[in-house]
Amino acid sequence: MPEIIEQPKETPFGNCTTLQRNKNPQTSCGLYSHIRGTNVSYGNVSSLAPSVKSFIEESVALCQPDEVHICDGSEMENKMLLRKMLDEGTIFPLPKYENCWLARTNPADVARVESRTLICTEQREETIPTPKEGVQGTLGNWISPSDFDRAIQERFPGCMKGRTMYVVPFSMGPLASSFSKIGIEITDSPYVVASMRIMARVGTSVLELIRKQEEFVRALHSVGTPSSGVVENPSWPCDPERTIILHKPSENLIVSYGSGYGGNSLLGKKCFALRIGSTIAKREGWLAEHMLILGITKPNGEKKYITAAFPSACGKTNLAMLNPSLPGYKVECVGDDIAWMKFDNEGVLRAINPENGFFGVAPGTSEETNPIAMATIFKNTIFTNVAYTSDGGVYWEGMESSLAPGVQITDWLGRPWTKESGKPAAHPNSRFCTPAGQCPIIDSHWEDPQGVPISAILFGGRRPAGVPLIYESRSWTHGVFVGAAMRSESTAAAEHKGKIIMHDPFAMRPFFGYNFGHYVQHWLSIENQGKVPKIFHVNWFRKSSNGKLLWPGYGENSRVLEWVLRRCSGERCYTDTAIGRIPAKGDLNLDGMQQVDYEELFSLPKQFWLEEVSQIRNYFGTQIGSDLPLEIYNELDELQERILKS
Ligand code: GTP
Ligand code: SPV
Ligand code: MN
Repeated sequence: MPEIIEQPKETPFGNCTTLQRNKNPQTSCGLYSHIRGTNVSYGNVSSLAPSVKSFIEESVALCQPDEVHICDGSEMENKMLLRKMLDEGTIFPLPKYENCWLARTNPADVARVESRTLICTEQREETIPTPKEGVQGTLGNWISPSDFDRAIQERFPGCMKGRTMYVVPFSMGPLASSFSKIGIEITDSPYVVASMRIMARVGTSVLELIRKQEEFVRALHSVGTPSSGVVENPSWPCDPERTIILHKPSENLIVSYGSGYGGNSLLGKKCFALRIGSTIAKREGWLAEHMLILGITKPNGEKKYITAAFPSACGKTNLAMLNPSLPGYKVECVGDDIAWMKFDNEGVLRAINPENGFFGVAPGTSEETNPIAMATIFKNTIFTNVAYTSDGGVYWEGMESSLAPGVQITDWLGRPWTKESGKPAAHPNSRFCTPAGQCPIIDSHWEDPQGVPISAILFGGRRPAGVPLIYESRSWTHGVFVGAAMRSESTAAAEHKGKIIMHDPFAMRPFFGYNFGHYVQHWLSIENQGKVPKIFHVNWFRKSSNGKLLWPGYGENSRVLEWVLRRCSGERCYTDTAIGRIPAKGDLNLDGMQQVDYEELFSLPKQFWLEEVSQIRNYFGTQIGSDLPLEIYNELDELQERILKS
């Protein structure tokens, strides 16, 4: 380790430790302090596995940073990163809370960019199904190996000039688990490093693991520099015009340029745990999914685990931290965004959360909707693009009741804001990045290397019309069809404009690492590996004809989970319908609720469902064609017949 001199220093936001780096560092063995002539300002190069060293060397040669920093995951290092971000104006302190920070991005860099997210394989068909002629494919973007190389050569050479290159060793999943996978992210963004420290297990112990196994996912990231050479907003450098997020599954390689935001830059999350992860999972016979994992305990003490796949900004974090309105029930959180699932030797499907933190949607999070999140996020958290209050705190849409009287609000763009401004104070995709271990209801098994046993899988989305609160699939194959047929209203999590109902199969449309038709085949084959969970579809977002939500959601969703549990223990508390099993009136516990229009909440308008079937048929036929397994077309035909007969 280079020698580090620690000096306490008084700062405008309290007492902070400054780390003065040794200009001429000696590593502990005194062997190596440069990589390709570039100064290693922090970290121990001599102890790196050869594969790691060559990844760094290649990246240095390409990106030409001023110096290299190999992250050890220590607290000292974190302080150093915070100091740098404060100096550069990337973050502001939030003195109202403990160790909390606010980052404001360039307003052109606020969400995932799906149109610039590509997967590289030799053959196009490996990555995406072949759409019908003249139809634009919507199930991912393919790039050829030569275009992949060109895209890198057009952007990366010299892109880190004047910057520090950080090397972040991270593990997706607890270090001791056989589920877990390791990665190295190389980035020029201290914000990314600080966020990765929260979202993944980062540090020296990961480098030690690599020395033993030599296998890791390589992830290269740069916020980039616009081709004009002018960085308009130095506190948040980025290059929106040339942003690109590339994946090469055959080499376990991720290359991301131009954006510092969320899934574009925290490469362990969507790029690794879902896109590369799903390709590894296919190969190795398991599932990498966009799912929360929760544990639910009944009043009699019986506990089950459930996973749920909802599209981005459709309620995973909220359900994962549910505060049940039903007396005697307890929900505990294992994860809020990603599940890796595989069968154990007894044929039980088990899941881990590969992440270490929550990168959650801020707007809508409040004492009323998600008190557990509110009890989690006000220490050790990086907020991005939320509004700021004059008492040193944060604010977003939904937090009205927590506002101290008389405070002034500054919006996410740094402008004075009042309710009359007519624009949201926080960006709709503003987020908190907070350690999962801080969640007061984190499950005691959340880091269990064996994972937790899964009893039920929920699919769901934002469906303002036609789709009931819950229905149960008739079989595993029917359940896979339900996942494949998922649709949901678009949200601010990506660049889509307006509220249109989009197809979002398995809530994975932006995250498939390979051809969706093959993905469905893989899901079907899972049934042969062990005892599969029951599959359900939920919709918290149905509206009445006058535009009002028919279901209060949030804590009241525990009533729906109770029904799921009863179905999992084989209780005959259902009635058959054309689309699947629903709770008959009286089967769903509504005790103590304000009036609920049960008939409307569960109505299945025949015209709506015929139209839905026709939309799905058109989608399957034009987007996936013969790549979609026949079983799924059969399920669609049978659904149509049942609706016609109903
Ligand atoms: P990603 O992190 O983007 O994957 O999103 P997510 O699926 O975790 O979504 P999240 O739980 O953060 O919810 C997003 C928005 O949906 C928030 O504004 C919530 O307030 C709202 N929401 C969540 N659950 C419910 C619910 O049960 N009913 C209603 N009406 N809104 C909900
Ligand atoms: C999502 O969009 O599904 C997220 C946020 O969880 S991001 O990390 O930006 O992908
Ligand atoms: Mn997500």
